[in-house]
Amino acid sequence: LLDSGMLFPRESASRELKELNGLWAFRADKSPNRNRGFEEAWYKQRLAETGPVIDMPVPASFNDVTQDATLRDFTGWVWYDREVHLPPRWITDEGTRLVLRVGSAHYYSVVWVNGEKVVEHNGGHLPFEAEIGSLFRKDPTNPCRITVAVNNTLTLETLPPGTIHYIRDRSRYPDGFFVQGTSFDFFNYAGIHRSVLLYTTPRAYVDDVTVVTDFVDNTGFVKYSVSVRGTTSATLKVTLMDKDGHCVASSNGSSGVLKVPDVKLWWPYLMHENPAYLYSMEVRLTAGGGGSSEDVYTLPVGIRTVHVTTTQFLINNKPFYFHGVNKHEDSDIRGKGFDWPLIVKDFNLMKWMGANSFRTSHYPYAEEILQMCDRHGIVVIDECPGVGIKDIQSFGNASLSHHLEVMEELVRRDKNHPSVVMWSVANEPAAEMPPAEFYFQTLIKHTKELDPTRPVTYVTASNFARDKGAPFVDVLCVNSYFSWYHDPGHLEVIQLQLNTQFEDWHEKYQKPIIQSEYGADTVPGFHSDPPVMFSEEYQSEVLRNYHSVFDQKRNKYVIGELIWNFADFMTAQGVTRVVGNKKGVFTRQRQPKASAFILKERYWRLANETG
Ligand code: GCB
Repeated sequence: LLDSGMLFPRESASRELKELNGLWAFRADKSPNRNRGFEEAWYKQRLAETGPVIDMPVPASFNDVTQDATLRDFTGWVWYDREVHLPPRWITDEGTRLVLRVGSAHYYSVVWVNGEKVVEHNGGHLPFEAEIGSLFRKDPTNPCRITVAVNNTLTLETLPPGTIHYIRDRSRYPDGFFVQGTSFDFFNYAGIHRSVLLYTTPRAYVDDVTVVTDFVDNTGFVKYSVSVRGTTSATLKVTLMDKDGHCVASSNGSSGVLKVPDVKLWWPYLMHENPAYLYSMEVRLTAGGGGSSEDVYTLPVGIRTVHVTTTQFLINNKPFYFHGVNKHEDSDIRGKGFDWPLIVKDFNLMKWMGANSFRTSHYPYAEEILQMCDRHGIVVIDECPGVGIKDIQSFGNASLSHHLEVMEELVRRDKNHPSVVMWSVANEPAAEMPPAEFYFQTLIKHTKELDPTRPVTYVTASNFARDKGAPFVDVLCVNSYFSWYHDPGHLEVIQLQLNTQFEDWHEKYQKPIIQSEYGADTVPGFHSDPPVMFSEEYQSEVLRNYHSVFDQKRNKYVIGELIWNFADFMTAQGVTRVVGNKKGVFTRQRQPKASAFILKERYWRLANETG
């Protein structure tokens, strides 16, 4: 198990932070073995001194910002560096701890500070950090040069998995030709995707906080535990404040239960007139000894419960119906790079259409997005990057142990978000293969041990009778594309097939079901009546047919519907993808197709009926 916390960096009376976003120097290592950077130790000096560099924005994917086709489709190591000036007090004050944090970089990262390696990280969607203060104590005049090498190569042991195919046919392919194969349907954008920052804490600091919430009648309960580092004699004071800053409960000690009278629960928006209520939990650590120091960390806390029955998903004991979307972190130019204007636009669009929930298909999204969900009352199914597990080898031990570790990192990062109501451990794996049974049993058990308070699912497109993971999930999430990948053009089969799908799964498992994907590719502006595939009318008809079955099942055991997809998004090039996947109800530029208006009408109607 992971041995330290990964709290979101926040400023406080005891903590400072400095974002290192902006332009970095950049070079892709295009040497034949992609290894020149390591052979020549590019991290030992400024990157610009080891060869030509270009400007690269951070955060952003590197793929779409230049006119260089070889960079767009590059596989291998890319190198970033920049220098930063540290406030002298961060270096000279023995009582300060200095941490370098990368929000995410895809996929494998190595980080050096002034030529010394400080951290490596395996995985493209979760944060990592390193304590770097000691590097400067010897010579406080040192500038701070940060070098990051990132490799986007996917193998059968990465998540998502991929395979490198070398083609050595010299009469048909140029020397050194290889392709990165993947079994997932989005572009393998890469680079430093989220903020890089430096932050400080005192030497004795709050390393992690975990809260679990409950309520009985009017009383809320916040069970908390705090882990502390850097001292053996600390006193803790934990104070829960309401929105107006009034203390509603407090406690001492590293764990305990805060009792909240007249509790204001965290509700999804549309379900309550005062949704998304957040308390603030201030953790104040005083380290003993002569020169006592204080660390203060404040965590937003939403008090709510989640339960699953054989037919319902309950939030605060009331049935919740997911009417929402599947998303991607994806946009023009930035690729998967974090971008506030895009995030705020997406939230405005989700609220415009009355979406009450989304799934983080197919990897963990930026923490800032989950914080927005907490504040706006949007419910999240938090999915790990377990997408495209199709090859029998990616069910092997090495893959499984990496997958377990990724779940540990994900739960560690996201456990305190009230908006996160369920974990998804995978999307459309080859769940009918024999090793899938042990794999998913182990993975789901581990996830439940990490977090016994949230249901766990994985998203399937397998046959109900042969799916080996379904017995272990709490909620069945089923994807289907009737009249698209099957019976293309035959809208008339949808209702019958969807009805059968629901009845089959429900009869076998007696578990609630979410239609976790359905949809149709649509080129905006293509029109046809009668509807044909790729026209706006066809997408609209697919939706209407699905919706009529949802309406028949929704008060029985179908507990949600998530459209595929919120917006068009980029994919690898292939004959079925015309500049990306076009199943968005919005274009990639976030303009509505006809289907967006159908969903808008429906979601607001559902909101009025069910919340
Ligand atoms: C799926 C996948 C999703 C694809 C979608 C499609 O089942 O889960 O990643 O993008 O279908 O459009 O084919």
